Amino acid sequence: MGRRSSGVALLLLVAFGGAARAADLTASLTVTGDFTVGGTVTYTAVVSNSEGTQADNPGDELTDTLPPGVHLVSATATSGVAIANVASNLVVWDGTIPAQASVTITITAVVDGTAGQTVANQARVSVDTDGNGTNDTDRLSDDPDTATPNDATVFVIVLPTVCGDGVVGLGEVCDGGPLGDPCCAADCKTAEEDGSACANASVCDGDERCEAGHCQTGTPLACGPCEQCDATLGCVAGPACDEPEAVEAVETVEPVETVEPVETVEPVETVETVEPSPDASEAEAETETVSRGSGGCSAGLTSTAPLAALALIACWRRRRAAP
Ligand SMILES: [Ca+2]
Ligand SMILES: [Ca+2]
Ligand SMILES: [Ca+2]
Ligand SMILES: [Ca+2]
Repeated sequence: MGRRSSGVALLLLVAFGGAARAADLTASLTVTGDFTVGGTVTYTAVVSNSEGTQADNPGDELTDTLPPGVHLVSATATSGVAIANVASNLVVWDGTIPAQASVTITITAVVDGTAGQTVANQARVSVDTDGNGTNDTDRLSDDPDTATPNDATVFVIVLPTVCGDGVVGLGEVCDGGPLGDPCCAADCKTAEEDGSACANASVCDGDERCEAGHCQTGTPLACGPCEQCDATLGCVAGPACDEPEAVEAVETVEPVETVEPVETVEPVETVETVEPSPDASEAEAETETVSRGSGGCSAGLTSTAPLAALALIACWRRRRAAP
């Protein structure tokens, strides 16, 4: 080749990129299935190559050690070789991924943890970023359902689903409980549309409508004071309207007068005995003297006894008045 030919080859090499591009792998990892104890879950890892071919280099191009809570059952792949190491709960994949191509690895596992347990799984891919035949870079898988890049794929183990237990479990659309619900199918798989009419055999509690698989009562009927609600007829006259009860007159209770406290009576002082006056005795004696006079009223009269004079006058008056 002459110098001209060498120059053309160099231009072509520069124009078309020269050496083959190296690979650039990313992996997404999702999980579906029955997250109850004993349920089966399926992990789907999609390894995409956005650059040049990823060769099947020494070592595994993908590894995934399943976390506690799930037990590995099997692994398959759309290309290459997937191996399920059940004893160690480890999945490995080896193979070539052409440029701008992808491979899907499907992993099946059984939930063997307990309800409430969080199970976080993340696979790792190994990439030959410089195309030298040796994988030199590991990249963690990403849960495509979250905004966080390169995060683990997580689920929480739940209690087994039972239709009729009143709890909307995995795979259920609604659950009407042990007695069922007119808005929820007997198998808990379908629910009546929200807002559709439902009936609970009583018009008293208003206009019932389905809401989230449950028949919800409306606004209760407001019956009048003399009415009662009949489950079929609604508000009807109540017995209180036919036989109004007589209202008994309430007796007025007179207020009790306040009793004034009794005044304390002071003890009466002892009245001293009045001794008869000696003068009175003398007057009496003189009166006796007058009355014992010999047929007249002058005998015994003394000048020093005024009372005797009065007695004498009284004597005269009696004599004159006597018949
Ligand atoms: Ca390999
Ligand atoms: Ca390399
Ligand atoms: Ca993510
Ligand atoms: Ca249920």
